[in-house]
Amino acid sequence: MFWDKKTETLKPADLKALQLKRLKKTLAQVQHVDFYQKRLAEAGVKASSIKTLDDIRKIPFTKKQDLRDGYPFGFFAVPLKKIVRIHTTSGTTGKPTVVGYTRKDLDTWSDLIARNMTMVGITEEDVFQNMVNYGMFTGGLGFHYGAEKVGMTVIPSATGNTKRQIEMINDFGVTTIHCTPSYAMHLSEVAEEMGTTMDSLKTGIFGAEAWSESTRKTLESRLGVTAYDSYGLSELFGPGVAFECPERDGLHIWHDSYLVEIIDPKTGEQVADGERGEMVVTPLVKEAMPLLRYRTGDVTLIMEDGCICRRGKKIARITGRSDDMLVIRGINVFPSQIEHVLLKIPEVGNQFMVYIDRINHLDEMTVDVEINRDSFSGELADLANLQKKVVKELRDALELRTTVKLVEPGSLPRFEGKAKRVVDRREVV
Ligand code: DLL
Repeated sequence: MFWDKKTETLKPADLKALQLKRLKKTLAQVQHVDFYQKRLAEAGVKASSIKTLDDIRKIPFTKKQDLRDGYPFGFFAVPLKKIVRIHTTSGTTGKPTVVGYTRKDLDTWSDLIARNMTMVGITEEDVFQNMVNYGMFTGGLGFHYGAEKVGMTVIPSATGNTKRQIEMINDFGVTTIHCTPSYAMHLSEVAEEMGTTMDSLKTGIFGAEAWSESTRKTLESRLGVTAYDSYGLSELFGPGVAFECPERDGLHIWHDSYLVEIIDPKTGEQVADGERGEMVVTPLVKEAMPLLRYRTGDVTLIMEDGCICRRGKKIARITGRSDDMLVIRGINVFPSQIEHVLLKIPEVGNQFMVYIDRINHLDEMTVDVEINRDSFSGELADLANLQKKVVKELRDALELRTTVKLVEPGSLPRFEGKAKRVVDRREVV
């Protein structure tokens, strides 16, 4: 099913022509931003420099730090009176990044979300519970207006009070839920504790953080949904940038609206399709806050083949962030790899925390892992073999020795929004 069939299935040549036209328009639009005026002049890039899409390589990257330096409104290309909404996104340090939207931007954004939902068969017949933060986070209002545009019955439940969330799902016959995968896991645990099932559910839209194929399987069996991965970032409107189709093998990115490159984060050079690297995106349809070659920090690849649904090339599930990658004793580790290993071991639950310390100049990684309720006799001492097994599986997958502590079911923190499972306690030198 298509929301905007013509645009979603453009032939490659037509798509390229549209992208080039929109890139040129974006280049004109950024001239209203002092930062870009200066940056482009320094790089010697003029409107006439961009004749083909490949010429994009002449344009310097924009980094999150640039946006921070422009706090609060330095990247707005329209007067404030034209900005009808502001969101922010926070990083690990410093001031938040501010993003602004014109009325047209909000319309474009909700259309992109409507495309996603329609792609997986969601219609106005569906009842939608939006279990994410409705504040400055783009996931709440972003999905809310997209779902209303589709005509769904929208329940803006936001986060918190999980029991009440479950009651509403059952009382209102909710068919579609949206939340982070971590919250979905918590929801399933609480439903189990309440001794209830949520039989009306059909579709789960999960995103805003990295999750694995094993998490998908677990969520699908525990919640009775088909689970779809949803990707986006505030700087590119928010959610709605890429989404899985029913094939659930990679995410469709809306190429008419986002020009995608994958680069080697160290050299800044583009890599070939099929090769993993950092995704760099030039949004082509933003009015209030146009950006050029924005470094998302997210690690993925462009899949070589198209898709039977005719929506063009997909990106692979995000493995992590180039800046979230942990370097432990010289070995690169993504938190998603740890999750992937743990979910394959039936006796451990789906909750874990990772702590990194530097002891006697050596990095040490400790993983606290919750035991599955069914495998827990009440005595942690009974679990020496299981502990050894987890250590071995992690070592095999990461090529790294870790300390594993098994902990009681329900004892680790639960997250309503994005999970923060890694605590790096090493001193920054
Ligand atoms: O997380 C927007 C969003 C809301 C996406 C709801 C999907 C659903 P930010 O708070 O700006 O925006 O965070 C963006 O989150 O650069 C990724 O690192 C990460 N991220 C988002 N979706 C995924 C995903 C929203 N599906 C940052 N898989 C991005 C992995 C994701 N990481």
